[in-house]
Amino acid sequence: MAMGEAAPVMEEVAARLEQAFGRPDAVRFHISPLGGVVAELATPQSRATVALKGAQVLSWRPQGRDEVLWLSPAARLDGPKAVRGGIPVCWPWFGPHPSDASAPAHGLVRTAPWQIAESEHSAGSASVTLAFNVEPDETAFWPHAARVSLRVEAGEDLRLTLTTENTGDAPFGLTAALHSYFAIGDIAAVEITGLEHRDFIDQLQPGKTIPAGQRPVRFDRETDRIYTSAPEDVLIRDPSLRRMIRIAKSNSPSTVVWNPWIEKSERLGDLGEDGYRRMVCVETARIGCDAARIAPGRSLSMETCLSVEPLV
Ligand code: TA6
Repeated sequence: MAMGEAAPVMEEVAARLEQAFGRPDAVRFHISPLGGVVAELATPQSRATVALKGAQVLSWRPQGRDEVLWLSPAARLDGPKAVRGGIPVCWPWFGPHPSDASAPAHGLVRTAPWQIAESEHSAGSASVTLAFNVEPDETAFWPHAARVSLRVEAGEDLRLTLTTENTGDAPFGLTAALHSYFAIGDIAAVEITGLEHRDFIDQLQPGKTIPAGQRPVRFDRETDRIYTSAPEDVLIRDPSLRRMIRIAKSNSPSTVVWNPWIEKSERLGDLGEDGYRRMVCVETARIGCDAARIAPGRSLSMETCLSVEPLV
């Protein structure tokens, strides 16, 4: 954009994207009531909404089923704050910056304006790929050159592929997460299976590793666990909504399980009345001892695939 040229207004952006990447009845671009440009993916099996801000999936609704993702009642796309809910992209670091407390939590790209790189449509699936380029002199927090892209494909399942390419001339370390917020009926009745045989780091007792408990994860307090060397699929069993949400993944050795419970959700202030009861995060990640190191010219992808099944 040339000096002095006004930034294109949202309507123009949506119209340009619709012309360049729209696919009739499958991939559409419009302005969300939340105040930003979004891509709508529509197939006979499911529909999804993806914001350009942060390349954040905001919604995934399988045909004939309830919404799968939880979204804060305070979510806005037109403000400076990250949207709480959906699937935030934590990249190129997870949690607090490794060395600079002034850096934003969960990386650089959650509130950044990503670009649309591609859209595809085939029988039963629709996808959009968003991309963001980082130049080394753009920020002191992460002085590397990289391209990060997120492919979001809606169909029978919801499949996200996060790809990092080292476009610089030196290797860099990377931690990342697809920080998925799932909609549930009641946190007190939910259990998470698939992590029974894994030790975990309890973020509420920094530095403490808790040995595997052999039982599903259940919730009766603030829960913030990092499972490393945990490549398994995870199931959220939700008796209230009579469904199971499967979180399958590849090339993601870490899983994070988080519910803020009462006090933390009051401190956060954007979960709404009793919001903590209706959400749980199960995050597809690569963090801690599972961090990646990417050589110049190389790429690394991590994928999560969400599906909904009747509760058995
Ligand atoms: O993934 C769990 C976590 O790291 C929690 O510790 C909590 O901070 C949560 O992410 C939400 O982080 P945010 O920066 O989105 O408020």
